Amino acid sequence: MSSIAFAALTSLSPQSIALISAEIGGTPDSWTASEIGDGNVNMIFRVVGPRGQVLIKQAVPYLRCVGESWPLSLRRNFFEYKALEAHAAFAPQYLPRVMAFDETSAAMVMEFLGDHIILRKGVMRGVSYPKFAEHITDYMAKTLFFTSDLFLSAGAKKAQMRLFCENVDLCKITEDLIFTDPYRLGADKNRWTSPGLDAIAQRFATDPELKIAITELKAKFLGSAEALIHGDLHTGSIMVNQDETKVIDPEFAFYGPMGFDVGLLLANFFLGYYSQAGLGCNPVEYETWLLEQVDEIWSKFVRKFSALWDEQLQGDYLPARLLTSDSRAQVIERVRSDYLARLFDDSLGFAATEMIRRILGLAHVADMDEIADPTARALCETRALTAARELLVNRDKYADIPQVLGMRSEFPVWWACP
Ligand code: SR1
Ligand code: MG
Repeated sequence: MSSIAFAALTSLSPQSIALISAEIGGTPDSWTASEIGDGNVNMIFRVVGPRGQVLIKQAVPYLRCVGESWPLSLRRNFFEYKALEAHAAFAPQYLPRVMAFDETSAAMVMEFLGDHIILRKGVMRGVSYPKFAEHITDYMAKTLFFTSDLFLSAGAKKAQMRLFCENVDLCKITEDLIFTDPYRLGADKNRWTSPGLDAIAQRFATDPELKIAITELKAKFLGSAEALIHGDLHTGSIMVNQDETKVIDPEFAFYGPMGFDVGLLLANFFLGYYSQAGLGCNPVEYETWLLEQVDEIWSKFVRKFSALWDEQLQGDYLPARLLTSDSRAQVIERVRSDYLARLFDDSLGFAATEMIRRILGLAHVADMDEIADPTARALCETRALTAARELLVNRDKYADIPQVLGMRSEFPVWWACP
């Protein structure tokens, strides 16, 4: 066992050790533990005992992918635990089972999802998941609706907001890495495919239309406390197999705009799509499957979210006492359709910000980074950036996903590709 895995195990409280023992059998001296994480933020240990295995997710007092020069609150695991707990009240089948939260060691003991893989890895290998869109839209519709003013009383929602307001460090990462750094050249942690994207990075840093658009979206991220969002819902935060979908890693959870979750998910399907030509290992039909997912995710989400308005609307957003029987249906219908139109606009905008920051910012995605040939990679990334800029600046011109998908072939060549 490595010294770091040994340190993680020995840091756990006797109660956590007892819970693990009940789950996997034996005692710590009979267990093997290894660090298996490749994420940006935390340490992940797999602990194997005579009767099974568990996963331990432990925070270190800094950002894993940067090191001790970027200190980070250990409380992030507390917020992740609380978000899993809150979301499990409405969508437990899409979440990992949590056995213990060990506050003193900033560790969480969880189900080891050995039969699932990270969705991003599946996408890079060209694997289709026929149930995914159904599952993830069920998860998003329920977690967003039931934690919002559409369902909760203002008091109950404010109590939740108060708790998650303290997730300041993780929100600050997003505020800087998504909404600021990709649009300025002085951010020392930015990186991009060079020299292929040098000119584009320069343009993004000096483009007033982009700066105006990104400021509008940042204002929503800072001020639109609509629902308890996952906060980092990319394809690396989702584990899948042919039958199940599990959403992991909500350490960025806070009360924020619903479109941030929807948009990040859509963005990562777009990034998967734009990377396919460069990865060059999957059949061309797979690109079609990825774009179909974008369409299905939005349309299924709208259907499920709308159904919840019909069945569960009871929060302070639209109180029943405001409505009269003669116009009730008309008012609800209009308010809902305006709400969804605004949510669509937000989702497109946030999708664009995610695509841009994954190419020009600090934290990239393997879909693009693993394109070995730098010229091919720069070309794939240029296409993604071109689409993202169009979406970010002109998102109000798009009313539905088919229009967005049509835009791919129609947008003007904004700069010469390398
Ligand atoms: C510095 S942390 C970089 C990124 O990793 C996480 O998964 C979030 O996406 C964050 O922005
Ligand atoms: Mg994560």
